[in-house]
Amino acid sequence: MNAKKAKILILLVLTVTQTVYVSLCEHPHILRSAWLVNPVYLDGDITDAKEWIDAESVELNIGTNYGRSPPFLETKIWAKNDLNDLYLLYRIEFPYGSYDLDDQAFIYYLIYNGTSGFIATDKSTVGQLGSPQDQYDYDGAIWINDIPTGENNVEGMGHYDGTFYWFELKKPLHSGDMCDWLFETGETYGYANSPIDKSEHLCVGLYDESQGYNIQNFIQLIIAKPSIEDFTPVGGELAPVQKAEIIRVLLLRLITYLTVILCCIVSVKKLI
Ligand SMILES: [Ca+2]
Ligand SMILES: [Ca+2]
Ligand SMILES: [Ca+2]
Repeated sequence: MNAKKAKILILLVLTVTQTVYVSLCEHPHILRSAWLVNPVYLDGDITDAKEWIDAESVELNIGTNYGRSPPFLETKIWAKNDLNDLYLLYRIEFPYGSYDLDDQAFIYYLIYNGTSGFIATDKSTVGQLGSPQDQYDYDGAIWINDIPTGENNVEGMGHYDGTFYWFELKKPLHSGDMCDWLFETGETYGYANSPIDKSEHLCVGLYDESQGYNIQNFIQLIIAKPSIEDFTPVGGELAPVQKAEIIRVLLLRLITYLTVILCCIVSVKKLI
């Protein structure tokens, strides 16, 4: 084997190795939020056929012990965002006989400080009849309400249709009250997939009020960023902005005007 072939082989092996590594490390529950097109009416239900059609979704099983122990509940979560807010729709399959009007959906975010505490914590909870809760300052056991230090920035409602729990939740990407997450468009949040992993935790789930425990799992959330297609210019299409294009258009117009003037002069001379 000559040096060139050996070099190609090494590059091939490195490429394949990297692909396998990335695929092995990829989070199992990636939720890619979509850019919001249709508005959400927070009634805890799919209000009309268009309301959530523009969102992306992830399917996962939630359970006790961070999704590792029963009961396991088949869950689907949709997400979309605009520049200001994140919108989530939960659909959680739940046994009819265990239904409880006090069961609630939640999402929480933890950033560990490298030892036993946290740099930042934020939890959002919505009940079926509303009563959203916005919390922070988790110490590993207890959450503190944002109020009075900050504000309650959570909105949403839910209901049970006999097969599924449905919840809608709205939260600012960055409320600025110092008690909430600070999410930015285009960024990825939540890398942990195990309770002993000290990477960022982003967990979603259901609080079973009658049992007194969380049924949950880890997700990774990618916040959508706006693209040029998301902004419809007022009055029609975007005008060409490149300098060469502008000069080309001006020259075409100038030639057209000169041709018209020349034709007029020739016509007038013929008449005279
Ligand atoms: Ca709705
Ligand atoms: Ca909070
Ligand atoms: Ca807050």
